[in-house]
Amino acid sequence: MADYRNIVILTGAGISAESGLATFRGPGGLWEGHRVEDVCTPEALAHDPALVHRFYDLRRAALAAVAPNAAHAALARLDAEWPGELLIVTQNVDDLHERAGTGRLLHMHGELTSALCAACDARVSWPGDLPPKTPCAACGAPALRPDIVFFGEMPYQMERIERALAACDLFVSIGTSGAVYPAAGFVQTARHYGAETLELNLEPSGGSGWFGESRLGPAGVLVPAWVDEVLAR
Ligand code: BV8
Repeated sequence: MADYRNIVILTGAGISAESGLATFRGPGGLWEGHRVEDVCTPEALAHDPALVHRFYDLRRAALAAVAPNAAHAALARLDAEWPGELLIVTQNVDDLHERAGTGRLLHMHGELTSALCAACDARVSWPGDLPPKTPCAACGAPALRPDIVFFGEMPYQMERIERALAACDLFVSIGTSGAVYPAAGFVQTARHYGAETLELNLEPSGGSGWFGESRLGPAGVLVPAWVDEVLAR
């Protein structure tokens, strides 16, 4: 293990699986019989807003029934104790990283507990159901939508992510299938800038071949062990 200073961590649905939230491409990965790709698009929102809003209402409501697991807790410990730079980039829209206490975090695909105004881009915390045509408090337009990055939309804070990838000396990917871009390409960017790369996943992902090291197993076991290793340096 080299002497790391700056770490970037990418997390996906696999880190929340042991909390009871279904992943997208695993068993039970369908939502009400819908593939995410079919309801997570601007076209689906325009065509059937009630379906898309309900899809996200159900997932937002499910948050109350789940809690962070040992993997989220371990990353929160790393965030609290790591003296160098650290950025946790999550593809997940659940709030489990925050509830575990992680601060150095960004949601590149949005958040279930936030609503976005399609008219004025205002964001507002939204813990409950969000019916279509809910008025925006900032501009009054009946245009609040789930604050979710749909397929075909630009993920959030990409410049900040790219700067962090260029500056990091360790990139760790946890619980993601490597099926969705640009997140699936982050390992290649990190390698290009000379970072070491580690994958912690239940099974080999689409991008396993790009990682310097791959450890297979549940995040609830692998992540606390890895955090102990890094903090013991
Ligand atoms: C963009 C929203 C460009 C919230 C998500 C054709 C047409 C249009 C676009 C494209 C196209 N071809 C390619 C694209 C690009 C597209 C894409 O990549 N498509 C794929 C399907 C081919 N990407 C986009 O559209 C992105 N935007 O490219 O914009 C652009 C440029 C300029 C201007 C404007 C636009 C936007 C992508 C974001 C889509 N939104 N989520 C939500 O509903 O959740 S994606 C969604 O799926 C998640 O956020 C996440 O990113 C992805 C799911 O992936 P994972 O998290 O990895 O989950 P998965 O189930 O797949 O895997 C779980 C893994 O965990 C598995 O490996 C499993 O083994 C492991 N695991 C399970 N249990 C455990 C475990 N590991 C450890 N422990 C366990 N216990």
